[in-house]
Amino acid sequence: MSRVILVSNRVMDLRRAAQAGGVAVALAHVARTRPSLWFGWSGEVKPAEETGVVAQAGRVLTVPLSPEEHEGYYLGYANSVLWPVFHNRLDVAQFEAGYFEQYIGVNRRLAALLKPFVRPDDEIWVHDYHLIPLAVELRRLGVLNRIGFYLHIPFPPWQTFIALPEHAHLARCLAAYDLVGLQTKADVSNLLDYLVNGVLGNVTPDGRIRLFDRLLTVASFPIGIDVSDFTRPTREFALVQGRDVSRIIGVDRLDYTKGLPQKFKAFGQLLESNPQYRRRVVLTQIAPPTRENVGAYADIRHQLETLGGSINGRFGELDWVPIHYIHRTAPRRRLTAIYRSSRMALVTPLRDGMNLVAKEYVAAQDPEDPGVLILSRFAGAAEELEEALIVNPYDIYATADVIRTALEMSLEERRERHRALLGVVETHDIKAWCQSFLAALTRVAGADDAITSSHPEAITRALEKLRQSMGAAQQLQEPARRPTSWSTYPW
Ligand code: GDG
Repeated sequence: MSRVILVSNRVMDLRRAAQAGGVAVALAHVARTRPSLWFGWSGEVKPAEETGVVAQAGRVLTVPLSPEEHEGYYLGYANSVLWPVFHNRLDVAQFEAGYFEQYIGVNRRLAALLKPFVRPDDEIWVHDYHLIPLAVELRRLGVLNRIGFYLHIPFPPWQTFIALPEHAHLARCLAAYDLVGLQTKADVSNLLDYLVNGVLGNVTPDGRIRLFDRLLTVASFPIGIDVSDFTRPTREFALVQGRDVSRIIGVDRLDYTKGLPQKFKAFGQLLESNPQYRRRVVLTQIAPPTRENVGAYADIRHQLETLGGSINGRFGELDWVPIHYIHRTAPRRRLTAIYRSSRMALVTPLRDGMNLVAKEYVAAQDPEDPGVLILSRFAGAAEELEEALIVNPYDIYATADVIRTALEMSLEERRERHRALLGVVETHDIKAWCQSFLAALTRVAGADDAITSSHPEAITRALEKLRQSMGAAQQLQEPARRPTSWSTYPW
């Protein structure tokens, strides 16, 4: 088994229990179960002259950022430009001068610091939107290894993506990878639409994309969880405010993509239109703080706290508070018991790459008396978890009705739905995700065969068009050429 070098914005201390955040939790599993190195930002901000040293703790390598890099690369381009644009929120994106240069600069610096650790037979697996340019920077330094990229967040519709002033640069960066993995077929479809319409990529007859002189494979690899983390018996956890009170649980980083105000409003609407449920149900929302230095996050916190206060003020009683809002990280060892003792989970993001909480909730249920999962159609997980109650989180009234349906669902229906959901969660677990991505990376890089197992509709459509235009076939079947030098690109 070749060694895999994982590269992600944040790394995790492998000796400690998992912290909040989907990417780190998933990669810790990969790092623990394969020969690996894990390289990323230490989370520290230090004076520029102290940022050139890599700290090594076992298999984990970290580097600090300088204050300018933290501002322009992390808070700036990654979290105030790419995060909102990829989540379809052009309205909150901050296109500030200098951000992109810092973004490229940090990726260049990280590539140079990583290169001495790379052995010729390593596979390199780069994660998420912070690090899109890493492969091109490694290539410029002469790294010829297989390099794969996985995007944990959604890829937006192509006309949203071309609003990014630097979109074509990012496309060139993507072309330096051998394999690009996305969460869902819908994301693959969006990326292909962009590559074909936005930067004139061509779909080849075997389903790969010819882009800037490279052949790129794009496929979906839906991320999963380690199911055993959520099925181990834990001490029951009494959170209810009375014996006959059912708990609805929400666990989401306090992010504007997670649909928290809409969730609170739907719950308030349930109480408004169904007085019989007052005193009988509580919404427990665990919302750990995240990226608090970015302006849009302060806004969402303020909005949520105002809304929670007003719903509690309107419906609350001396012995019953409808919304139980916790703006702190809950210990991971308690999550199983919290999920298991909740009658339903409300997972209602406005946009989400996958959403692991939905899968964790399913895994933690008692199969004999399971709770109900209410899931946004805009979470990547909705592509797989079809037996959840799927809602449009913008439709407050309909979501309130679905909450009532879930509260009234028969035991038999709950069991049936749960059985189907658990089957999916167990089949597409974290191990399957990791194995399928790395196996695909081994197959596609430098080889002539493409992944044929995952042709989404966009590729099929493009291939159909291709077959119809026979004139172009000759040209499209030319072998791929690697550019003679990566320094021919203008950055
Ligand atoms: C990104 C994409 C994609 C949350 N609160 C607490 C806590 N968590 C844990 C959950 C879960 C993880 O953090 C959150 O994962 P999500 O998938 O829900 O969301 P993101 O952090 O936005 O992750 C997402 C994911 O990457 C993986 O590819 O699914 O779409 O946005 O594991 O349990 N854990 C603890 N306390 C908390 O308060 N201990």
